[in-house]
Amino acid sequence: MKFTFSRSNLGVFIFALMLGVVINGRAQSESGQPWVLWYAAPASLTNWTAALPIGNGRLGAMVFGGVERERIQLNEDTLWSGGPYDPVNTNALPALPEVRRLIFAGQYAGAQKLAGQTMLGNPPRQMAYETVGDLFLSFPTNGPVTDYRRELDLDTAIARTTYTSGGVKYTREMFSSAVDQVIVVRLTADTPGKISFTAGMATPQDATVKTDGDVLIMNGTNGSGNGVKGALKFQARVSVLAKGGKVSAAPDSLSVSNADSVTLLIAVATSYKNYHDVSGKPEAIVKKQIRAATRKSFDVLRSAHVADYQELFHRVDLNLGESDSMKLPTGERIKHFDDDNDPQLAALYFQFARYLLISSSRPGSQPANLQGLWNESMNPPWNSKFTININTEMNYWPAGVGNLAECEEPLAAMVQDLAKTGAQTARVMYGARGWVAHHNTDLWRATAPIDGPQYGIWPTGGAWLCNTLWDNYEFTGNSNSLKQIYPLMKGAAQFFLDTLVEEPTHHWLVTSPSLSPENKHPQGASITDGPTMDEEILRDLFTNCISAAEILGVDKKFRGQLADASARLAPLQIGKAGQLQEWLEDWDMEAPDIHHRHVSHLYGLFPSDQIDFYNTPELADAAKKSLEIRGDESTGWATAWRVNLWARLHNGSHAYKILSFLISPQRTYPDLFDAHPPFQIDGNFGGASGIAEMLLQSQGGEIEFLPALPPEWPDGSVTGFRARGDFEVSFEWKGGVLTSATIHSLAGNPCLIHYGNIVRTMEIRKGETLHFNGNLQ
Ligand code: FUC
Repeated sequence: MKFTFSRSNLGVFIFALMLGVVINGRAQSESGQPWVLWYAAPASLTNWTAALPIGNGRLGAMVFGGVERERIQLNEDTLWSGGPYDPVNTNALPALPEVRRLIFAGQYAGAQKLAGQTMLGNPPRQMAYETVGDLFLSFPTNGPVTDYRRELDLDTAIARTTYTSGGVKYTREMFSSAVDQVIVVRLTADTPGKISFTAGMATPQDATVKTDGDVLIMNGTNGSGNGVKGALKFQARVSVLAKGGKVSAAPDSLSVSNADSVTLLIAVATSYKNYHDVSGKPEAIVKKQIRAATRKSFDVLRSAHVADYQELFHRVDLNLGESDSMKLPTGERIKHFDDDNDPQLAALYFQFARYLLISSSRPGSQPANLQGLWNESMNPPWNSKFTININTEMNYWPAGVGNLAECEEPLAAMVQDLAKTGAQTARVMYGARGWVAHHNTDLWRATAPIDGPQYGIWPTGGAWLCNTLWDNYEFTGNSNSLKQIYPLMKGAAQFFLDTLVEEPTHHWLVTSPSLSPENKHPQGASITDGPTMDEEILRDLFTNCISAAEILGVDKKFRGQLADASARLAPLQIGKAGQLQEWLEDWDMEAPDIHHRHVSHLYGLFPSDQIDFYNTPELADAAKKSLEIRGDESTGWATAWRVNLWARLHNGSHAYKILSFLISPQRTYPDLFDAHPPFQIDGNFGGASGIAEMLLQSQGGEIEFLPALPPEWPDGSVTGFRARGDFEVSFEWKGGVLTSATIHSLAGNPCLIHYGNIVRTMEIRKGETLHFNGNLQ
């Protein structure tokens, strides 16, 4: 059996496909639609980033597509190590004045040392997201395999494997249903009685596997982490429904012989109810889910899943141009994206991110973590946590423009929790009102600093999350959501009203102690006061809070306090190299790592709009200088951030150049997962956001078409992007020039529309749709 795909047979392969595929005007992949990832060979069972992800927000799997042995690696998004814990450190508050004094005295290393001794959480690390384990299906060998193909169909959210063996064509379909909360695996063959396999389970968890009739059951408890005892129970339950043939049970495996077709229903649940309650009953939950799904036919399960998924996925369409390259297997396309002849791969990358968001973040689920929903390990990189000094926020960058506002609900729900746990951290560790979260959090909503003072002493994570929720509100204008998020924003702002201090030189109000995420300054430490990013995040937070309170007609006095504090924040400063300063002092050029992956000070350019190409050209130039100094190529998410930043600078060619690096084998695995490396999902989401920023921007009360269109995408179209102010926007361009646009207003907000040199005020009523030509007439 040989599945390799070499460059030498590429030409023959393309030719064969061109003969075999009927093209209806628009080039299509073999399955007849453009949104497919496909491969001519199974993923090796140990090459996890070649397998394909499915998920319903909560319950996920990686599908390997093996012929003799299928591996279905399972995840449930509440299976983390540890149990409810509060890492608050009572030593922090007494030490805080001295830490601040040392910072103001320029004794940064001493301040960092003292903060490390007194301000880290207890324990100084958080818990890890863990795998459930694997379901293995072992098939008898039936001779040589031909016509092998595995694919992930983004249009239906179904992973499919097909091949022919012993004269029989076999098909496997798998999906994770948000409607029925089970993973459904369907095995069929074109000849009756040909399906035989053994199903077993394996896991690194403390768990046992048994059978009960036609059901395979894994019962387990989660791992402990950093001294926090595992407090979760979980059950994975696999029901085998065979048509024809026979199912027989061994103590820990089930064998199917000579069936016509088989449906497997997989349910997984843990005892997690919320961050302080682990009294759930996993067995009762999964039994109920399996029972309900068993009453439905496969076709009913499948069509409910597809309808539910497509309601979200079909809102947006994107055409960046097409070429014969799109008929190649996806892994091959990644190797050749920078040949500039595969614009559709960028569109596929964009839609894959929307697929990932729909599959890893749905109302009621946990937010997308560092690996979204998918993780094969008990000890994944960075624990696969919620890192909130960029990564979690980046996960949600495409939610607004990608018309998936609902997928942000889990983030808002997590911030609701953090506002409670973070209130304890604010009170005990800082003596402050409101709430605070530092650079990471986990399933248990821990909010204290972790990992080391050079990473963890950064109090602005919760504030940035609040700004992310506000941005989502700007896209949807949903007043119910505003009522829910305003108290969170208010609490975050209150913390800073109580903890900002006046720095001695300019008397600006600054955070202290803090740091510019993970970047060391030239004074031998990271810790400092008033890093640019903090001042930018707080300027947004205070401004957003004032706007929210005005809309809701509340808290007039508080609004005044915020306005006063906002006016006293440190301004953005331009340093001696013409760069935007990362710190209060002009230290950038002397910093030990001037190519550092984080570009925290450029938060003001993206995701914020404090630095704007049109309104603040000097600051935009300084941001550009900072980007040039930092360099283009970095880790996955850091590369993706740079795409967005160059798009905000209206430089489509440069944004495209960086995108070409992101969508290359150095930063993209065969299954299109982002390589940090190792795998981290934020680059997928940040990259998608960057692609959208090149085509449409809607910050600052105007909708701008094609602000950073690269020459590589001369013709194309967008349907269903969302713009801030609650608009749905569709448009087309030819020869690099806008030819038409359609704007549908969902709220009747006023807006400017902008293309090239044309800026117009748009009068539009709620529910109205306006059509424009390329001159916005
Ligand atoms: C931040 C980044 C790292 C990594 C980690 C999860 O600490 O600096 O690159 O992404 O989060």
